[in-house]
Amino acid sequence: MANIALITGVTGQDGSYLSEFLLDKGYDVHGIIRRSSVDYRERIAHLEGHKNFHLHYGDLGDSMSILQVVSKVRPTEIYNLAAQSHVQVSFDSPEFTADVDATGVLRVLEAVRLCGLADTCKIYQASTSELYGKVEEVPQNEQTPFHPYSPYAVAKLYGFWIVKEYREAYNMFCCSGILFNHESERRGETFVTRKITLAAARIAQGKQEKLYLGNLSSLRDWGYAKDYVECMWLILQNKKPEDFVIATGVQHSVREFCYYAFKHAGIELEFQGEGLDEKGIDKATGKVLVEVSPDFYRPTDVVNLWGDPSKAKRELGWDPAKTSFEELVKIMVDHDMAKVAVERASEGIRTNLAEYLEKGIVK
Ligand code: F7E
Repeated sequence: MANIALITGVTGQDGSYLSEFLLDKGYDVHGIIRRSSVDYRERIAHLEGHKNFHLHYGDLGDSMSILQVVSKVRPTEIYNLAAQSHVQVSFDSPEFTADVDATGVLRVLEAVRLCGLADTCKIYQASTSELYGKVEEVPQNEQTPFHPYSPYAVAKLYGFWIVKEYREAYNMFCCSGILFNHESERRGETFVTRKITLAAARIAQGKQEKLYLGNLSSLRDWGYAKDYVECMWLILQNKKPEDFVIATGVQHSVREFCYYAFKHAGIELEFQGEGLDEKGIDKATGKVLVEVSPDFYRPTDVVNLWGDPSKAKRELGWDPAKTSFEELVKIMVDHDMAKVAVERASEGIRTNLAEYLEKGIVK
Protein backbone atom coordinates (compact mmCIF):
# COMPACT_ATOMS: atom_id res chain seq x y z
CA MET A 1 0.00 0.00 0.00
CA ALA A 2 1.29 3.48 -0.85
CA ASN A 3 2.38 5.62 2.05
CA ILE A 4 0.02 8.54 2.41
CA ALA A 5 0.78 11.04 5.18
CA LEU A 6 -1.58 13.71 6.40
CA ILE A 7 0.01 16.54 8.38
CA THR A 8 -1.93 19.05 10.45
CA GLY A 9 0.13 22.16 11.18
CA VAL A 10 1.97 21.72 7.88
CA THR A 11 2.84 25.43 7.65
CA GLY A 12 4.73 25.39 10.96
CA GLN A 13 8.41 24.78 11.66
CA ASP A 14 7.99 21.04 12.23
CA GLY A 15 5.35 20.59 9.51
CA SER A 16 7.64 22.03 6.88
CA TYR A 17 10.64 19.88 7.89
CA LEU A 18 8.49 16.77 8.19
CA SER A 19 7.00 17.36 4.72
CA GLU A 20 10.48 17.54 3.22
CA PHE A 21 11.54 14.41 5.11
CA LEU A 22 8.50 12.36 4.01
CA LEU A 23 8.64 13.56 0.39
CA ASP A 24 12.26 12.39 0.30
CA LYS A 25 11.08 8.99 1.51
CA GLY A 26 8.60 8.82 -1.40
CA TYR A 27 5.42 9.54 0.58
CA ASP A 28 2.39 11.27 -0.81
CA VAL A 29 2.18 14.20 1.59
CA HIS A 30 -1.08 15.99 2.32
CA GLY A 31 -1.18 19.03 4.54
CA ILE A 32 -4.08 20.80 6.22
CA ILE A 33 -4.01 24.59 6.09
CA ARG A 34 -6.42 27.15 7.49
CA ARG A 35 -8.24 29.64 5.30
CA SER A 36 -6.74 33.08 5.76
CA SER A 37 -6.54 36.34 3.84
CA VAL A 38 -2.90 36.74 4.82
CA ASP A 39 -0.14 34.54 3.48
CA TYR A 40 1.42 32.36 6.16
CA ARG A 41 2.74 29.64 3.83
CA GLU A 42 6.33 30.90 3.65
CA ARG A 43 7.84 27.76 5.18
CA ILE A 44 6.25 25.44 2.61
CA ALA A 45 6.31 27.77 -0.43
CA HIS A 46 9.23 25.79 -1.91
CA LEU A 47 7.18 22.55 -1.77
CA GLU A 48 4.07 23.84 -3.50
CA GLY A 49 4.07 22.43 -7.03
CA HIS A 50 5.84 19.20 -5.95
CA LYS A 51 3.86 16.38 -7.56
CA ASN A 52 3.43 14.49 -4.27
CA PHE A 53 2.58 17.49 -2.10
CA HIS A 54 -1.06 18.45 -1.66
CA LEU A 55 -2.85 21.01 0.50
CA HIS A 56 -6.40 20.94 1.86
CA TYR A 57 -8.35 23.51 3.82
CA GLY A 58 -9.34 22.48 7.33
CA ASP A 59 -9.17 23.56 10.94
CA LEU A 60 -8.67 21.56 14.13
CA GLY A 61 -11.49 23.62 15.66
CA ASP A 62 -13.93 22.35 13.01
CA SER A 63 -14.58 18.60 13.21
CA MET A 64 -16.45 18.47 9.91
CA SER A 65 -13.52 19.88 7.99
CA ILE A 66 -11.18 17.30 9.56
CA LEU A 67 -13.62 14.50 8.78
CA GLN A 68 -13.89 15.64 5.17
CA VAL A 69 -10.12 15.75 4.62
CA VAL A 70 -9.50 12.40 6.34
CA SER A 71 -12.25 10.70 4.31
CA LYS A 72 -10.91 12.16 1.06
CA VAL A 73 -7.19 11.50 1.66
CA ARG A 74 -7.56 8.15 3.51
CA PRO A 75 -4.07 8.51 5.02
CA THR A 76 -1.92 5.66 6.28
CA GLU A 77 -0.19 8.00 8.75
CA ILE A 78 -1.39 11.19 10.41
CA TYR A 79 0.97 13.64 12.12
CA ASN A 80 -1.05 15.94 14.35
CA LEU A 81 1.29 18.91 14.68
CA ALA A 82 -1.27 21.73 14.64
CA ALA A 83 -1.63 23.64 17.88
CA GLN A 84 -1.70 26.99 19.57
CA SER A 85 1.90 26.36 20.54
CA HIS A 86 2.93 29.49 22.43
CA VAL A 87 2.94 28.97 26.19
CA GLN A 88 2.67 32.67 27.07
CA VAL A 89 -0.20 33.15 24.59
CA SER A 90 -2.09 30.31 26.30
CA PHE A 91 -2.48 32.52 29.40
CA ASP A 92 -4.23 35.16 27.25
CA SER A 93 -6.28 32.69 25.14
CA PRO A 94 -6.84 29.66 27.39
CA GLU A 95 -10.17 28.63 25.85
CA PHE A 96 -8.91 28.75 22.27
CA THR A 97 -5.82 26.83 23.35
CA ALA A 98 -7.99 24.13 24.98
CA ASP A 99 -10.20 23.85 21.91
CA VAL A 100 -7.32 23.33 19.48
CA ASP A 101 -4.71 21.59 21.64
CA ALA A 102 -7.06 19.32 23.60
CA THR A 103 -10.38 18.82 21.76
CA GLY A 104 -8.59 19.14 18.42
CA VAL A 105 -6.74 15.88 19.13
CA LEU A 106 -10.03 14.14 19.85
CA ARG A 107 -11.44 15.43 16.54
CA VAL A 108 -8.54 13.83 14.64
CA LEU A 109 -8.91 10.49 16.45
CA GLU A 110 -12.68 10.42 15.91
CA ALA A 111 -12.32 11.33 12.23
CA VAL A 112 -10.05 8.31 11.77
CA ARG A 113 -12.52 6.03 13.55
CA LEU A 114 -15.59 7.36 11.73
CA CYS A 115 -13.87 6.93 8.37
CA GLY A 116 -13.20 3.26 9.19
CA LEU A 117 -9.43 3.76 9.24
CA ALA A 118 -8.81 2.73 12.85
CA ASP A 119 -6.96 -0.44 11.79
CA THR A 120 -4.93 1.04 8.93
CA CYS A 121 -4.00 4.59 9.88
CA LYS A 122 -1.26 5.29 12.43
CA ILE A 123 -1.39 8.57 14.33
CA TYR A 124 1.45 10.64 15.77
CA GLN A 125 0.52 13.23 18.38
CA ALA A 126 2.85 16.18 18.98
CA SER A 127 3.17 16.10 22.72
CA THR A 128 5.52 18.22 24.77
CA SER A 129 7.99 18.45 27.63
CA GLU A 130 5.70 21.15 29.03
CA LEU A 131 3.69 18.23 30.48
CA TYR A 132 6.46 17.91 33.12
CA GLY A 133 5.96 21.59 33.95
CA LYS A 134 6.69 22.17 37.62
CA VAL A 135 9.12 19.30 37.43
CA GLU A 136 9.05 16.45 39.88
CA GLU A 137 12.31 14.83 38.70
CA VAL A 138 15.42 15.80 36.72
CA PRO A 139 16.12 14.69 34.02
CA GLN A 140 12.67 13.71 32.75
CA ASN A 141 11.88 10.39 31.06
CA GLU A 142 8.74 8.44 30.03
CA GLN A 143 8.09 7.49 33.69
CA THR A 144 8.41 10.97 35.18
CA PRO A 145 5.08 12.22 36.61
CA PHE A 146 3.41 15.07 34.77
CA HIS A 147 2.71 18.40 36.45
CA PRO A 148 1.42 20.79 33.74
CA TYR A 149 2.03 24.41 34.63
CA SER A 150 0.23 26.54 31.98
CA PRO A 151 -3.10 26.44 30.11
CA TYR A 152 -1.08 25.17 27.14
CA ALA A 153 0.35 22.26 29.11
CA VAL A 154 -3.01 21.35 30.63
CA ALA A 155 -4.57 21.21 27.14
CA LYS A 156 -1.66 19.13 25.85
CA LEU A 157 -2.06 16.74 28.78
CA TYR A 158 -5.60 15.97 27.59
CA GLY A 159 -4.17 15.34 24.11
CA PHE A 160 -1.63 12.91 25.54
CA TRP A 161 -4.21 10.97 27.57
CA ILE A 162 -6.89 10.82 24.88
CA VAL A 163 -4.32 9.33 22.49
CA LYS A 164 -3.42 6.71 25.11
CA GLU A 165 -7.12 6.06 25.71
CA TYR A 166 -7.84 5.43 22.01
CA ARG A 167 -4.83 3.15 21.82
CA GLU A 168 -6.14 1.04 24.71
CA ALA A 169 -9.89 1.26 24.03
CA TYR A 170 -9.86 0.74 20.25
CA ASN A 171 -6.46 -0.85 19.73
CA MET A 172 -5.42 2.02 17.47
CA PHE A 173 -1.78 2.65 16.55
CA CYS A 174 -1.59 6.13 18.03
CA CYS A 175 1.28 7.52 20.07
CA SER A 176 2.80 10.69 21.42
CA GLY A 177 6.28 12.05 20.98
CA ILE A 178 7.09 14.02 24.13
CA LEU A 179 9.32 16.52 22.40
CA PHE A 180 11.55 18.88 24.32
CA ASN A 181 12.18 22.34 22.84
CA HIS A 182 13.33 22.11 19.26
CA GLU A 183 14.45 25.12 17.33
CA SER A 184 15.72 26.13 13.91
CA GLU A 185 16.09 28.98 11.50
CA ARG A 186 12.36 28.44 10.79
CA ARG A 187 11.32 28.92 14.43
CA GLY A 188 8.64 31.56 15.07
CA GLU A 189 10.14 34.90 16.03
CA THR A 190 8.47 35.17 19.46
CA PHE A 191 10.01 31.98 20.89
CA VAL A 192 13.04 32.84 22.97
CA THR A 193 15.79 31.29 20.82
CA ARG A 194 14.72 32.95 17.57
CA LYS A 195 14.00 36.20 19.34
CA ILE A 196 17.61 36.13 20.58
CA THR A 197 19.29 35.12 17.29
CA LEU A 198 17.38 37.76 15.32
CA ALA A 199 18.19 40.42 17.91
CA ALA A 200 21.87 39.42 17.99
CA ALA A 201 22.01 39.74 14.19
CA ARG A 202 20.19 43.08 14.20
CA ILE A 203 22.28 44.54 17.03
CA ALA A 204 25.52 43.34 15.39
CA GLN A 205 24.49 45.07 12.16
CA GLY A 206 23.26 48.27 13.76
CA LYS A 207 19.54 47.64 13.18
CA GLN A 208 18.47 47.29 16.86
CA GLU A 209 19.65 48.91 20.07
CA LYS A 210 18.65 46.44 22.78
CA LEU A 211 17.01 43.09 23.48
CA TYR A 212 14.44 42.72 26.27
CA LEU A 213 13.92 39.25 27.72
CA GLY A 214 12.13 37.59 30.66
CA ASN A 215 13.55 34.88 32.91
CA LEU A 216 17.22 34.44 31.90
CA SER A 217 17.75 31.57 34.35
CA SER A 218 15.13 29.31 32.79
CA LEU A 219 16.71 25.99 31.73
CA ARG A 220 15.86 24.13 28.55
CA ASP A 221 16.97 21.09 26.56
CA TRP A 222 17.18 22.58 23.06
CA GLY A 223 17.53 20.40 19.95
CA TYR A 224 17.40 20.98 16.20
CA ALA A 225 13.88 20.62 14.76
CA LYS A 226 15.19 19.07 11.54
CA ASP A 227 16.61 16.14 13.58
CA TYR A 228 13.41 15.74 15.60
CA VAL A 229 11.03 15.17 12.67
CA GLU A 230 12.93 11.98 11.85
CA CYS A 231 11.96 10.71 15.27
CA MET A 232 8.27 11.45 14.68
CA TRP A 233 8.46 9.13 11.70
CA LEU A 234 10.48 6.48 13.58
CA ILE A 235 7.83 6.41 16.33
CA LEU A 236 5.24 5.38 13.73
CA GLN A 237 7.56 2.76 12.19
CA ASN A 238 8.12 1.08 15.58
CA LYS A 239 6.57 -2.38 16.00
CA LYS A 240 4.45 -1.32 18.97
CA PRO A 241 2.58 1.96 19.48
CA GLU A 242 4.43 3.64 22.36
CA ASP A 243 5.21 7.11 23.66
CA PHE A 244 8.77 8.45 23.53
CA VAL A 245 10.74 11.33 25.04
CA ILE A 246 12.70 13.16 22.35
CA ALA A 247 15.46 15.38 23.68
CA THR A 248 19.22 15.90 23.46
CA GLY A 249 19.97 15.15 27.12
CA VAL A 250 21.86 18.44 27.43
CA GLN A 251 20.58 21.48 29.32
CA HIS A 252 21.36 25.21 28.98
CA SER A 253 19.92 28.44 30.36
CA VAL A 254 18.35 31.26 28.35
CA ARG A 255 21.34 33.36 29.50
CA GLU A 256 23.77 30.84 27.97
CA PHE A 257 21.83 30.75 24.70
CA CYS A 258 22.05 34.51 24.63
CA TYR A 259 25.78 34.52 25.37
CA TYR A 260 26.60 32.05 22.56
CA ALA A 261 24.28 33.72 20.01
CA PHE A 262 25.82 37.15 20.56
CA LYS A 263 29.30 35.64 20.56
CA HIS A 264 28.67 34.06 17.19
CA ALA A 265 27.45 37.43 15.93
CA GLY A 266 30.76 38.93 17.05
CA ILE A 267 29.75 40.41 20.43
CA GLU A 268 31.01 39.11 23.77
CA LEU A 269 28.47 39.71 26.52
CA GLU A 270 29.05 39.91 30.24
CA PHE A 271 26.03 39.47 32.50
CA GLN A 272 25.84 41.59 35.64
CA GLY A 273 23.16 41.99 38.32
CA GLU A 274 20.29 39.73 39.31
CA GLY A 275 16.61 39.18 38.55
CA LEU A 276 14.92 42.17 36.94
CA ASP A 277 18.15 44.19 37.32
CA GLU A 278 20.33 41.77 35.38
CA LYS A 279 21.94 43.18 32.24
CA GLY A 280 23.96 41.81 29.34
CA ILE A 281 26.82 44.22 28.64
CA ASP A 282 29.02 44.34 25.55
CA LYS A 283 32.50 43.66 26.96
CA ALA A 284 34.16 45.65 24.19
CA THR A 285 32.10 48.86 24.45
CA GLY A 286 30.43 48.69 27.88
CA LYS A 287 27.03 49.22 26.23
CA VAL A 288 23.99 47.50 27.76
CA LEU A 289 22.56 45.28 25.02
CA VAL A 290 20.28 42.92 26.99
CA GLU A 291 17.81 43.91 29.70
CA VAL A 292 15.17 42.04 31.65
CA SER A 293 11.54 43.12 31.38
CA PRO A 294 8.65 41.90 33.56
CA ASP A 295 6.52 41.87 30.34
CA PHE A 296 8.14 38.57 29.37
CA TYR A 297 7.62 36.79 32.67
CA ARG A 298 4.78 34.23 32.82
CA PRO A 299 2.23 33.81 35.64
CA THR A 300 3.74 30.35 36.16
CA ASP A 301 6.98 29.48 34.39
CA VAL A 302 8.54 26.11 33.70
CA VAL A 303 12.20 26.52 34.58
CA ASN A 304 13.96 23.16 34.62
CA LEU A 305 13.39 21.02 31.54
CA TRP A 306 15.98 18.39 30.79
CA GLY A 307 15.10 15.27 28.79
CA ASP A 308 16.43 11.75 28.94
CA PRO A 309 16.27 10.34 25.38
CA SER A 310 17.61 6.85 26.32
CA LYS A 311 14.46 5.02 25.23
CA ALA A 312 14.37 6.65 21.77
CA LYS A 313 18.08 5.94 21.37
CA ARG A 314 17.74 2.31 22.43
CA GLU A 315 14.46 1.34 20.79
CA LEU A 316 14.30 3.58 17.72
CA GLY A 317 18.02 3.87 17.02
CA TRP A 318 17.64 7.66 17.03
CA ASP A 319 20.76 9.78 17.50
CA PRO A 320 20.09 12.68 19.89
CA ALA A 321 23.58 14.13 19.35
CA LYS A 322 23.36 14.82 15.63
CA THR A 323 23.37 18.60 16.04
CA SER A 324 25.04 20.02 19.16
CA PHE A 325 23.82 23.07 21.07
CA GLU A 326 26.70 25.15 19.67
CA GLU A 327 25.93 24.03 16.10
CA LEU A 328 22.24 24.85 16.57
CA VAL A 329 23.07 28.37 17.78
CA LYS A 330 25.45 28.79 14.84
CA ILE A 331 22.89 27.63 12.26
CA MET A 332 20.31 30.07 13.61
CA VAL A 333 22.67 33.04 13.96
CA ASP A 334 24.22 32.50 10.50
CA HIS A 335 20.75 32.43 9.01
CA ASP A 336 19.65 35.58 10.81
CA MET A 337 22.89 37.45 10.07
CA ALA A 338 22.19 36.76 6.39
CA LYS A 339 18.53 37.70 6.71
CA VAL A 340 19.42 41.06 8.27
CA ALA A 341 22.14 41.61 5.65
CA VAL A 342 19.52 41.09 2.92
CA GLU A 343 17.20 43.58 4.64
CA ARG A 344 20.03 46.10 4.83
CA ALA A 345 21.05 45.51 1.21
CA SER A 346 17.46 46.17 0.11
CA GLU A 347 17.70 49.49 1.96
CA GLY A 348 20.87 50.32 0.01
CA ILE A 349 23.22 49.80 3.02
CA ARG A 350 26.59 48.15 2.31
CA THR A 351 26.68 44.61 3.76
CA ASN A 352 28.70 41.44 3.56
CA LEU A 353 25.91 39.80 1.53
CA ALA A 354 28.45 38.41 -0.96
CA GLU A 355 29.99 36.33 1.84
CA TYR A 356 26.61 34.87 2.78
CA LEU A 357 25.78 34.10 -0.86
CA GLU A 358 29.10 32.32 -1.18
CA LYS A 359 28.47 30.25 1.98
CA GLY A 360 25.03 29.29 0.60
CA ILE A 361 23.26 30.83 3.60
CA VAL A 362 21.37 33.16 1.27
CA LYS A 363 19.99 31.70 -1.95
O1 F7E B 1 10.38 29.90 26.21
C1 F7E B 1 11.88 31.98 28.84
C2 F7E B 1 10.46 31.50 29.03
O2 F7E B 1 8.69 30.56 24.51
C3 F7E B 1 11.47 29.19 26.76
C4 F7E B 1 7.01 25.72 22.57
O3 F7E B 1 7.44 25.20 21.34
O4 F7E B 1 8.70 24.48 23.74
C5 F7E B 1 8.17 25.78 23.54
O5 F7E B 1 7.71 26.36 24.76
C6 F7E B 1 11.85 29.77 28.10
C7 F7E B 1 10.67 30.00 29.05
O6 F7E B 1 9.43 28.15 24.71
C8 F7E B 1 11.70 35.16 27.12
O7 F7E B 1 9.92 32.02 30.25
C9 F7E B 1 12.75 34.33 28.82
O8 F7E B 1 11.02 29.59 30.36
O9 F7E B 1 10.95 29.75 23.74
P1 F7E B 1 9.85 29.63 24.70
P2 F7E B 1 8.60 27.22 25.75
O10 F7E B 1 7.70 28.01 26.59
O11 F7E B 1 9.60 26.35 26.43
C10 F7E B 1 7.78 23.52 24.27
C11 F7E B 1 8.45 22.16 24.28
C12 F7E B 1 6.46 23.51 23.59
O12 F7E B 1 5.78 22.49 23.51
C13 F7E B 1 5.91 24.82 23.15
O13 F7E B 1 4.91 24.64 22.15
O14 F7E B 1 12.41 31.06 27.88
N1 F7E B 1 11.99 33.34 28.29
N2 F7E B 1 12.59 35.46 28.11
C14 F7E B 1 11.32 33.82 27.23
N3 F7E B 1 10.48 33.22 26.38
C15 F7E B 1 9.97 33.98 25.35
N4 F7E B 1 9.14 33.41 24.46
N5 F7E B 1 10.30 35.30 25.22
C16 F7E B 1 11.17 35.94 26.06
O15 F7E B 1 11.45 37.13 25.91
